[in-house]
Amino acid sequence: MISIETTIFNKKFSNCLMNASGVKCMTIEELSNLKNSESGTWITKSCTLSPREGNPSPRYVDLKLGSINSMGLPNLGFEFYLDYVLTEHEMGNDNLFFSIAGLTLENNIKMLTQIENSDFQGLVELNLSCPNIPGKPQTGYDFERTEEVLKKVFSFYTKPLGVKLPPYFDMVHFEMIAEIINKYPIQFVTCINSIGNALYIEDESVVIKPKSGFGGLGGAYVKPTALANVRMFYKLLRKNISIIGCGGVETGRDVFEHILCGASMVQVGTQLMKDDVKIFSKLSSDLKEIMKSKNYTSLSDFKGKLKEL
Ligand code: RRO
Repeated sequence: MISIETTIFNKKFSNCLMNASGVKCMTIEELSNLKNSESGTWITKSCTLSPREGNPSPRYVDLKLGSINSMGLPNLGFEFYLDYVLTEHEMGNDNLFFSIAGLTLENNIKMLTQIENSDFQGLVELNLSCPNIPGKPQTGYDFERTEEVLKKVFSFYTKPLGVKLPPYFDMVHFEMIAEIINKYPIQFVTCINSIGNALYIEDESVVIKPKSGFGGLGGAYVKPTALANVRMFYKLLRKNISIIGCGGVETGRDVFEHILCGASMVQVGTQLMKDDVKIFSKLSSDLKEIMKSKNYTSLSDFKGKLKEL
């Protein structure tokens, strides 16, 4: 028997696949489709204290090798997603991920205070890396600010929490951010968010409307960057911090590579947009096929065991 079960914090998941926050997880209908799919779990759309329409359209475009988006955090507001995860809790599901992305530190604190005081027993993914809000820098690229956020959060928050990071590209930056994260009781790190502020051109024109066409890049374009981030954080973070890999997952081979680099769970974004939730059964069976061909029976047989020359 080949198992692709995994553990994050003290939670067991029968399958190591889930959606990336933002993809097919904004409405009840989309969340129900994820629930009924063959993913191991799912995460809600990053939310803000108040509902948001997001940026003007076109704001998401499929590209030959991925996608570009400038959604601008459209979401139904914190109360909606808190109600949703609490309803799931009442039905006995405490394995959900709840993504929050306050527009200010104060708003993140307000949302986390309510979660702390609620019956929510799942995992919070604090998004420190949205690239698409005009005038708002990505927190994860400001090391002092990141430390300030974590210090404030962990001054009162006691439930399991992880952070969603932007991609890093410099060895010293990896070390700097890892040093900060290692100081706090963080349970997992999700890497990477889209590569921010890319520019895609067709027929002498940009392809998305917001921010003069600049937007977050996802899909095959970003896989090598995603794998580098998963690998570096696997090496640099405390061993009890799990890595959730995200970026460029189209095939079972891509899932396999994320795990080989050190991921305990793998998120699917662009390809989930393209194929909808049926992608999860395909990725699971393809991953099991690869494992079978290598005589691996569980993820621990190869997780983090990337060979070096
Ligand atoms: O909503 C978005 O524009 C968005 C978010 Br919050 C994010 O974290 N990453 C992304 O590519 N788009």
